[in-house]
Amino acid sequence: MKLLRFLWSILLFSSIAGATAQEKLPKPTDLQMRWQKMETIAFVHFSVNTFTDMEWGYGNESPQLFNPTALNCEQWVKICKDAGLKGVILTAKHHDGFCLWPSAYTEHSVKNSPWKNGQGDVVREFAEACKKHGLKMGLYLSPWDCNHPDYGKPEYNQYFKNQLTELLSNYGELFEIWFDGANGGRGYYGTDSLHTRKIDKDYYDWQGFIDIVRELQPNCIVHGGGLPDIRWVGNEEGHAGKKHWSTLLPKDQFSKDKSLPAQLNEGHENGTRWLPSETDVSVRPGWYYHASEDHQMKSLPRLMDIYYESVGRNSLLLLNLTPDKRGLVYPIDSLRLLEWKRQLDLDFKENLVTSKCRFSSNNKKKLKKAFDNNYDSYWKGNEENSFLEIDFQKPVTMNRLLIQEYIPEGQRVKSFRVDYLNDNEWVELAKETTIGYKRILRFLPITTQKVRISFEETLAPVMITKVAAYNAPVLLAEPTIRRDQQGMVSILSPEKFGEVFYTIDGSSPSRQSKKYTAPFSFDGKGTIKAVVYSGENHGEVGTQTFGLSKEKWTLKESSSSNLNLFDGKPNTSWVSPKKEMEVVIDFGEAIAFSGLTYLPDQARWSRGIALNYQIYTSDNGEDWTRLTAGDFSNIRNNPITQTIQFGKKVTTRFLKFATNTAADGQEVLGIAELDILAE
Ligand code: FUL
Repeated sequence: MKLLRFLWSILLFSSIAGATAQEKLPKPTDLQMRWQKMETIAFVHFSVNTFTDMEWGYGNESPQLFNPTALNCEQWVKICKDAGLKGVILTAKHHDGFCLWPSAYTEHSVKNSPWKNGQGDVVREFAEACKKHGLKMGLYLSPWDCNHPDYGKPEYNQYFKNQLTELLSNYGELFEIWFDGANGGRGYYGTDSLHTRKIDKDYYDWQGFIDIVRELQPNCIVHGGGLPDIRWVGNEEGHAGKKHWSTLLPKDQFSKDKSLPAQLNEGHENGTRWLPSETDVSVRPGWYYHASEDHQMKSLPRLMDIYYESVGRNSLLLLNLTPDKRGLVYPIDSLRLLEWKRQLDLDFKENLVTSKCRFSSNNKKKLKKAFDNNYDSYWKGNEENSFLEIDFQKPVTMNRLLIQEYIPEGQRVKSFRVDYLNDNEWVELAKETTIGYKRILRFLPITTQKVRISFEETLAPVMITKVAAYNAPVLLAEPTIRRDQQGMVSILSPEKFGEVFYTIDGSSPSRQSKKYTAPFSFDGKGTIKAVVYSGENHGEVGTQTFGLSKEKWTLKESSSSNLNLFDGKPNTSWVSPKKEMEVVIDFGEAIAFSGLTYLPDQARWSRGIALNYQIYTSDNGEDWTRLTAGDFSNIRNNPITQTIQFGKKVTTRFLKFATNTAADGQEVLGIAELDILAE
C-alpha cells in the first residue's frame, strides 16, 4: 500500500513538474500572433533625404527641398500588394525631424514645402492608398530629432507624445509603430552649428509613449521603445540566425561574452519574454533612394536568400522600398519585387505532402493534424524523442522542407534531425536546432519515398502544425566577378550545375561568348559581364567595371604584408594596429583620380568601421596636405561601400586615409576594400 502511494505521488509529482515546464514557456499574445502570421511586410523610406541624397539628414534642411513631382502612394502600395507583402510602414518622420504630415506642433513639415503648395499630407495619401488596396498600415516615428530645439531636454518628450497622438488619432488603424533606436548624433537642433546632443539612457519616456499607443491603437505592435512587442534581428542585412528563439532574457541577464546584435540574432533558449524578431532590410544598399544605387537593387537570388533566411528562420521580413524624387518606386525595383513574388510562388507551388501520403510516428494521436494545412490544429508529440515519418507512396524529388511549430503554446524544439530513405537505408539530410513559427530547409534535390523528422531535444512535448515538402525550380543566379591585386579575374556562380559565359568589352554575354573555366588575367580598365546558363535557360547578367591596375600598390611602412584591402574580396579585410587608425598607400607612381571608395570590414562582428574620414595626399610620403574630411551616415548599421567624391581631379603618389572615430569605440581602422575613382 505504502509502495503504491509512493509510486502514485511520484507520478503526480512528475506530471505537475511537466505541466509547470510547459506553463512556464513564454507565449505570444494574440497581437504578436496576428503580426507573425503576416510573414512579409514592407517599409517605405521617403522624405527630405530623398531630395538631399542623404541617409541621415542634419535637421537644418529646408522644407523647400521636399518637392516630389509625381508622388503616388497608390503605386507603392500596389507594388507591395502584388509582391505579397501584407502591410506597409512609412517613415512619417526620420531623424532629421521633417514631418510627412502637417503636424500642428512644428513648422518643419510638408506644410512649408512647395509640394501641393503646402496643402499636401503624405501620411493621409498613404493611409488612403493602404485602405483602398487592403494593406495594413504602419508608421515610423523617429524619437531622435535633429531639428527640434528641445531635443535632449525633458520637454521634447511632450513634443514627441503630441506627434504620436496626432498620428495615432487621425489616420485610421495602424498595425505597427516603429520607434527607431538610432539616437543623439550630430545635428543642428534648431541652432546654427552642427553638434552632438548626448542623451541619458532613460531620456525617453518610453512607458508614456507606449501607454499612448495602447490607448489609441490597441491592435498596434510596437517596435523599439525598450522592446515591448518585437525585437530587431540584430543586423540590416536580412538574416536571422539559423538558431532562432522568439524568446529573450531580461536585458540585465544578457550574456557578457556575446555582442547584443548576436544575441538578438539568436534569441535565448531560456528567454522569459516572448519577443519575436523582425528582419528589416532594404532592397538597395541604402534605406533612401540614391540614383547612384540604381544598379545596386538586390538581385533575385539575394532576395530569395533574404526570404529563406528571415521567414524561413522564424522571423518576419520587413523589406524596404525607396521611392525616388518623383515620389515613385523605381521601375527596376518594382519589377524585381514582382519577379521575387513569382519565384516564391514557384518555389512553393506544389506541396508534395498530400493526403495520399502515409504518416507514422511514435505518437499517432491526432497525427493528421500536422499535415492538414490548418495552423490552429496541431499534433502533439511525446515527452521526448518523438518523430514524424512521411511515406510519399512513390519516389519524389524535393529540395525544400517546411516545418511549423504551433507557437501559441510556446517555442519548444531545441534540436531536430531529418533523414530520408535512400536505397533502403536511412541517410541524414539535416541536423538543425530551432523551428519556431516557420522553418524552411533548403538542400540539393533528393529523390526518396520516405522522410523522417526526429525531434531530438525539446523544452516541452513538441507541437507541429505543418510539414510540407517542395521541389523548387533551379534559380540561375547572377555571377559575381572579382579581380585580385595581380589582375586575375574570377567569376563565381552560385549555381553549381550551370555554365558561365563572359565578355570583356562591355557587350552582353550569351552562349556564343567565351566560356569561363578558370581565372584569367585582365589588368586594364574596362567592364566584364558574365551570365550563367543551364541548357537554354540563363540567369541575370553580372557586371563589374574595373579601374586602374593595383599591381604596384603597397602600404607604406606597414609592418603587415596583408594587402586584403586591394584583393577584390569583400569578405577579407585589413585592420590597422591598435590606436593607429590610418592607412598610407603608396601607388608606386603618381596617379590621377577624383575620389575614393571605402568598403568597411564586412565580418559579421566587424572591426574598425570608420564613422568619419580624413584624407591627405603627399608626393614623398613625408609631407602631407589635407585634401578632405567628412562623416559617413548610418555606416554602422549598414556598412556598404562609401563613395567620397573630391569634386576635382587629384594627382598624388601617396594617400593617407584616416579616421578618428570607429564604431563601438574600437581603436582600429578596418577596411575590406579601398579603391580609387579613376574617371
Ligand atoms: C536605422 C536608421 O538609422 C536608418 O536610417 C533606417 O531608418 C533604419 C530602418 O533604421 O536605425
